[in-house]
Amino acid sequence: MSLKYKFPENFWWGSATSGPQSEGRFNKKHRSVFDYWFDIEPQAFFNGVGPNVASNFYNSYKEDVKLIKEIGLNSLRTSIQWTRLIKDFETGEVDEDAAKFYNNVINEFIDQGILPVINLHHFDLPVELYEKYGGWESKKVVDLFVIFAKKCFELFGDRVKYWATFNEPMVVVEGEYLYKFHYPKLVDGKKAVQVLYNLNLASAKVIKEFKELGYDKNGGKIGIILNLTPSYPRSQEEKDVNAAKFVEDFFNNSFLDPAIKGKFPENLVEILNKDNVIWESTEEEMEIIRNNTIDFLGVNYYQPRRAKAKEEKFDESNGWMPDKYFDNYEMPGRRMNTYRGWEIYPQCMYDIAINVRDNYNNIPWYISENGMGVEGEEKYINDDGVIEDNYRIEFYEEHLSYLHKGISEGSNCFGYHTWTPIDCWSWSNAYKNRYGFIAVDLPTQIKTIKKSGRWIKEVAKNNGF
Ligand code: BGP
Repeated sequence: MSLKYKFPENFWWGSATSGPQSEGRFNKKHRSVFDYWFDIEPQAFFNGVGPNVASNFYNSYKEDVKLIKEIGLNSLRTSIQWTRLIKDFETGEVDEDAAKFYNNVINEFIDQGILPVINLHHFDLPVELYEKYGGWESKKVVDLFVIFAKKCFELFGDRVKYWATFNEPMVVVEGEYLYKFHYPKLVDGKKAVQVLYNLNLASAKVIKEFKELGYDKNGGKIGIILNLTPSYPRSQEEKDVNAAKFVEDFFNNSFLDPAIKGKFPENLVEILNKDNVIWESTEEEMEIIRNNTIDFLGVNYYQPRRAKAKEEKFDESNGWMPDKYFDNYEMPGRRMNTYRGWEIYPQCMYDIAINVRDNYNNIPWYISENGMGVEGEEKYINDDGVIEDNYRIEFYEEHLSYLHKGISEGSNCFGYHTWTPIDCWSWSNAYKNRYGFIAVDLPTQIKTIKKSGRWIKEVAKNNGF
């Protein structure tokens, strides 16, 4: 068969979800910040739908994994919920039911020939640790996270070979400490900077533990999943270029550089120092960050960022914010996913590939999320009861064509995961926008393969399209 886009051998064709977005709260003994937020403010969630049932994966994982197998995926990412696995956060005592559940899930993946990629943190901090210590503001929590990670390695490291320390740590910084879209919805630039540092430290400490325990010696790999939003200036004028450079450093490179190069971007450190908001750190911690970089990178890509120079001087009377250095720029004529309010710009896939190739040692990396959330997909159901999501297929093909160009120019990309295999719960957007290859009818929890599910099966089988 002659294909226009052929991908490298053993390419990962897969998809990603997370524990809190798929499992439901069944039999969970602790609350994450999201569980808690829903309990106290259900109206903050689309149609008042919280994480209680989600897509029922806790009860239907066997059938779900079978469906995922049916659409031909060879790899799949999910996350282990700290609030499910651990009974006592201080000692790391494990909840036996939870250990059994995750063992069953991982075994099911493997039995079905699907490579498990396991992430340790997907925005789901135990709320108790926020109340007691201030969550990621505290280095105590960093150390408790290492205890949790160690338990995960001990319990599942014999079978799981690909681990991620965090999913989109920058979203924790933005959602919880800058732009109020995740509980506790603070606006505090100084705390945000400390959290940013602590999350980097936590990732490095977990990697250190992984290596000290020898999981890297039997084929284990550990990485991080970052949401990279390449930043483009409004114009080539110096002031716009500088604004975009700051955005790139603050929102992308503040995790990318430590993860791969073991150090923070110098320009950013200089600005944070000058503004007196630099994080508290010790030389010993910096050394841990320096010496414990990732084996592979996961990139979640949805949208670019566009920046311009500030039009008005930033009012600092309410404290420091990164927004001191840029304004967001809405490019006229940009193509939008109006359901989600995100720009569609597939060319970024190529730019990311080249950035990793040229500026990040061409480290092995994969697209760990890419997807299109659409509201009201029922209107695309055909006579056979199948959602004809042609827009999604087109979206994926366009993005893949740019990724392919990057790979053919030497970028070391080994896979493509979409968001998400089965429609799942999307934080405060709940079930508004659907992303899956497989639809969920919420009242009945009946799951049906969409047209894109048949499409990905062919792509995976042919290793291209
Ligand atoms: C990513 C997250 C996912 C998922 C996805 C879709 O940022 O890692 O958890 O939710 O975005 O975005 P949303 O659910 O906000 O529509």
